[in-house]
Amino acid sequence: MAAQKITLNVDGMSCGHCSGMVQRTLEGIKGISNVVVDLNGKKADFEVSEAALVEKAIKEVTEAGYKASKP
Ligand SMILES: [Cu+2]
Repeated sequence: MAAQKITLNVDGMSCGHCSGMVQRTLEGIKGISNVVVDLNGKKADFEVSEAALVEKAIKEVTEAGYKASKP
């Protein structure tokens, strides 16, 4: 299956440390690639190898202390 491009809204990021945490959290999930976190835009763009990884991404970002949701 081809990679799908995903955008999530991410609330709660206030500085580069926060966006770095979200970046590393997403990059740590196998099957997620090309992560770009936009601190000011409160978004994260990435690609998933399977659709189920979107829910996993939301769960892990939430566990890291931020609020991720589908746009
Ligand atoms: Cu911060």
